[in-house]
Amino acid sequence: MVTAAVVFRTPHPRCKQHRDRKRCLRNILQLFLSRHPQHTVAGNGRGITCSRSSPAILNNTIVSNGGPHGGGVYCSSSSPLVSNNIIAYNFSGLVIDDSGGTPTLQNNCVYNPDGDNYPDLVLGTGNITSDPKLVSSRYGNVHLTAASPCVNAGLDSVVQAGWPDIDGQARIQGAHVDIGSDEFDGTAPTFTPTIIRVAPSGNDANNGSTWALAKLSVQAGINAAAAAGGGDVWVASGTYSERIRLKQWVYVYGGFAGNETSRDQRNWATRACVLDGSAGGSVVTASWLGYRTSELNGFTVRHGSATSGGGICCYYTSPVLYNNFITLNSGDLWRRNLLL
Ligand SMILES: [Ca+2]
Ligand SMILES: [Ca+2]
Repeated sequence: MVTAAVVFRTPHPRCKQHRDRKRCLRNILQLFLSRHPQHTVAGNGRGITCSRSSPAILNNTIVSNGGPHGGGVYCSSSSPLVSNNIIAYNFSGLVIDDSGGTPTLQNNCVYNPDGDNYPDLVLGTGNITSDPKLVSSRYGNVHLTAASPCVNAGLDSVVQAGWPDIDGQARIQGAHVDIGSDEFDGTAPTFTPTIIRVAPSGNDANNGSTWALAKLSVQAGINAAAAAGGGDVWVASGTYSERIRLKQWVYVYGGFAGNETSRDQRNWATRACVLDGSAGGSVVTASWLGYRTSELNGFTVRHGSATSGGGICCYYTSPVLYNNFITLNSGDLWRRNLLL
């Protein structure tokens, strides 16, 4: 995955030698993407920012980004060409501010599962707002499935000869080019999420692949799942004296006895999993992640102490917080337990 945001500002130093600044920016974007073969912008503070710039943003999948304005794409005083992109599961989607410029939006898929995060957006020809039906939007596998509305829904005229998709496969396949970074070739890859176990008897040197090889700390479990490209963290009951940071495409579940083989066997109500912050800051921090692409489920969150969000602090991100007991935290009068 791309690990740095794409930011356009004028003047860009590489544009000084070019009269055609718009073409120059287009080349820089294409150069940037060519170095990152998945063509997927994810997990950044902000996906793409266009400030007084007008790049061509073509056939990208822009998912799970956080940011104050346009976690996916933000345009200010810019007139970019935005075509054939999937822009989904970002904190604030796609924002065109009112400072001028006229972006051209055509044949994109813009989607968040349960909210309107594309304020004042006027969609043009061929744009869709339905679920892109990726192989696993939950865990960041952005390949298309046969049921995806993005298949054959792109605009062929923006595709240039020799552009491969994220798999190195040729475009255009089927009736038309697909929306996003993947061209569907008729088969969707199989995908099984990683599961990392954590238990009070564990050891962070273990890999977490079984209960016998459980890790000791919740954060080590989260880090291992994130390093695997996303997954679930199963946490056995006990008290964990640590403050944790959530990561995108990682879902953390408490309430296990330490011998389960499926997630629905846990009981978070009777097997307490306690995260104890020891008054050293926010117990749980989630920042600059995407929209519903991380989760904390079935924990007691206690003894946090922070100016903002002693228990849980969410900053430009939209995780799922479910079945948690958040108590005995301190902070500002209105920020003791949750800052959202
Ligand atoms: Ca196609
Ligand atoms: Ca493909």
